[in-house]
Amino acid sequence: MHIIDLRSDTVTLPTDEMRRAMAEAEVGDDVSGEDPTVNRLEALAAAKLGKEAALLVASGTMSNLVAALTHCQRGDEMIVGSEAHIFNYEVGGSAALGGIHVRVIPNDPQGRLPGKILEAAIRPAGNIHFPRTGLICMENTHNRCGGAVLTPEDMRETWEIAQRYGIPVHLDGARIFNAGVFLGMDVRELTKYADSVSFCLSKGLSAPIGSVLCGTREFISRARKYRKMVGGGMRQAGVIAAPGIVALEKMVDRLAEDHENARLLANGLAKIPGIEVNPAAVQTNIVPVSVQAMGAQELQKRLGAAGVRVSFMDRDRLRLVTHYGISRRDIEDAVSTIRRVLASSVVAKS
Ligand code: TLP
Repeated sequence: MHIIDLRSDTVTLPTDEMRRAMAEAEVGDDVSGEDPTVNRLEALAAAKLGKEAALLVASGTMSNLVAALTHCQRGDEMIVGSEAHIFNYEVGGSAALGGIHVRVIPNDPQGRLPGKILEAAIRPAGNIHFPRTGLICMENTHNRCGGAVLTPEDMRETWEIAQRYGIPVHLDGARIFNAGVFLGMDVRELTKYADSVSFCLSKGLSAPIGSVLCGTREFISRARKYRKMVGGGMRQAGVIAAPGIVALEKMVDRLAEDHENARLLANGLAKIPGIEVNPAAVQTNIVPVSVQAMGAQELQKRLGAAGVRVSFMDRDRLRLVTHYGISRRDIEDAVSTIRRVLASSVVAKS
C-alpha cells in the first residue's frame, strides 16, 4: 500500500544533494568552534535572518529552551500564547529546567497576542510580590492556529509593546520561511521584530536534523553556554550543518508548492460530509480539520489503516500537513481515500 504521510513536515527525508553534502562535509570539533561547515551554516543563517550571529542546535525544542534560558533568570515570567508550541508541546522545559514561570495569554485565531491582553499581563516593576516579566514569545507561522501567518504589522504591535516595557522578544519561527513565502517577503521584514529567532531546518526545508537560534553576537555567545549545559554541544556536527546549508540555499522557494497543495487539500476536504475545514483560512502548509462523524482519534486510526497518516490535535480535530515528497497526485489520492473512509463509516453506522 502506498502510504501518504500528512502527519507533519518533520517526516520529510533529505534530498540526494543533502546526502552528498553530508558525506563530503569538512568537519571539526564544534564545541571548540572548529567545525568549518557549522560555522558556514551559522553565518549563512544569521545573514538570512538579519541577525548578527547564529547557533546550530539539535531541535526546535532545544532552540526555544536555550533562548528562554538565555533571556530569563530563574523566577522570571515568560509570556506565551495559549496555542504556542512552547506552551503545548515542549514538555514544560523552561519551567522544569530553567525555573521560568510561564504566563499564558489567549492567542487570537490568527496566532497573535492581542495587544491589550498582552500589556495587561506585563508585571509592573517595583512590587515585591511579582515575578519579573523576562520574555515575550511569538510564533510564526503558527502551528496550532493552522499554519497562520503573522504579518509584519502583527509582529510590530507586539514588539512595540515589549519595547515600551524593555522586555525582550523571542520568535519561535520554526516555519518562518513558510511565512516569508506566503507574504512574498524577505523574512527579515518579520524577524526585525524579535530579539532572538529560532527556525527549523528539519521541517519544510527537509534537512534531517537541526534548528538554528539567531540573535546578537552577545546573546548567541551566552546561548552557546546554555546549549552546552543542556547537553547540546555537538562535535563533528558539520554532517548536520551541510544538509542545513542545502536546505537554506535550495529548499525555501519550493515551499510555495506545499502551500498550493494544502489549499488543494482543504478545497477537496471541504466537500466531504462529516468533516469541516475552512479553505479560506489555509495560508501555508497546515490544514486543521474538525471531525463530526466520530472521535478524531478513531478517524485517525481508520485513515491510517487506509494508508493516509494524519496527526491528532484534540478530541475533535486532526491536522494534515503538506511537504516535500507529497505531490499533487498524493493530495488527490488522499482526498478520495478520506471520502471513502468517511462514507463507509456512515454506512456502517446506519
Ligand atoms: N512541531 C511538531 C510537533 O512537535 C507538534 C510538528 O509536527 O509540527 N516550534 C514549532 C512551531 C513547531 O511546530 C515545532 C515542532 C517545534 C517548535 C519543535 O521542533 P522540534 O520537533 O525540532 O523539537
